[in-house]
Amino acid sequence: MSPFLLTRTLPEDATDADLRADVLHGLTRTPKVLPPKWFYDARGSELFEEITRLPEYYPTRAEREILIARAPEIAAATRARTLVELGSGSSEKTRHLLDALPALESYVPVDVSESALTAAAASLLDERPALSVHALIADFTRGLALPGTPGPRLVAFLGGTIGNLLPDERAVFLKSVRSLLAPGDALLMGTDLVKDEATLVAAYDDARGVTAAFNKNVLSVIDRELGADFDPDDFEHVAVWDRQHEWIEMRLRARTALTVKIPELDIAVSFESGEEIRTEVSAKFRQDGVRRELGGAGLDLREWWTDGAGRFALSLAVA
Ligand code: AVJ
Repeated sequence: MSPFLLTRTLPEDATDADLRADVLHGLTRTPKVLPPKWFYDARGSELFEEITRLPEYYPTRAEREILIARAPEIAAATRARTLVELGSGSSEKTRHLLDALPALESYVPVDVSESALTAAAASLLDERPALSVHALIADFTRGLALPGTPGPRLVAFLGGTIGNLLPDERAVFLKSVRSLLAPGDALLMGTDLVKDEATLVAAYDDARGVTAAFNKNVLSVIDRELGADFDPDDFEHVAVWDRQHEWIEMRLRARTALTVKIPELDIAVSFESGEEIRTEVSAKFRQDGVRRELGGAGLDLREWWTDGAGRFALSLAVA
């Protein structure tokens, strides 16, 4: 049996304190905002998995296509002995990388969700019994300390999740990733690309309403965790393309004027009819912008790979 270690760098109650602070700040300001990380309770994570299989949601399939095509080049370029995966979730995509990295000894999945980490690690260890897995329960936007696994290290940040950060947050995050890399280490990052508005909006407003349910799930999380009385049916799912910022925004729009009580915060939050909460920004990128943002953090873009249709890119960068 190979080792499986689980390290918690977040205090057990950190999530709770963060949620309270985010909801208090986000819902008492104008315009109202909630950070997207609160989508992902067990139900939200299931809904996200369902989104990745929707015909309209191309990013997962496009990234998988690139990973499968380029895994041998990634392996040859990095010779990684440790793979660190930020926001690993179900670790499904990682399999293609793991399979292609013959020198790999150690896998370090990092996620805020303990259940996702233990489930993913269990199934991986089944397939790769020689791999040592050191899972980290951590919020990768808050600075990271990695276990002392063998180099070279490949840090993977897949799925386009970097797009959920605002530009100044991305700059801070990329600098913290840069600080993890020793000479010879590399960053592999997935970014969704700017494309026509209809394709983008459909990916975030699917015909079956799965994304709408995913978006509204954040209200159920607040109801359960903070005793609030949000009725998700009082809100409409909205996805808009912001062409100035080149990002998709998901919002929840109040169908009528209403007031929601949040007993655990001792507040009541009023909405005007039509008032919106911004629940997610999902930025779309161009090669120049990715190169510039990486460069600003001291990272050098070495490879840029897209899927055949040019919808999504994987970047390989070194310190
Ligand atoms: C998991 C952040 C990559 O922004 O496309 C999917 C989340 N939101 N549908 C994305 C999401 C709505 C997704 N990421």
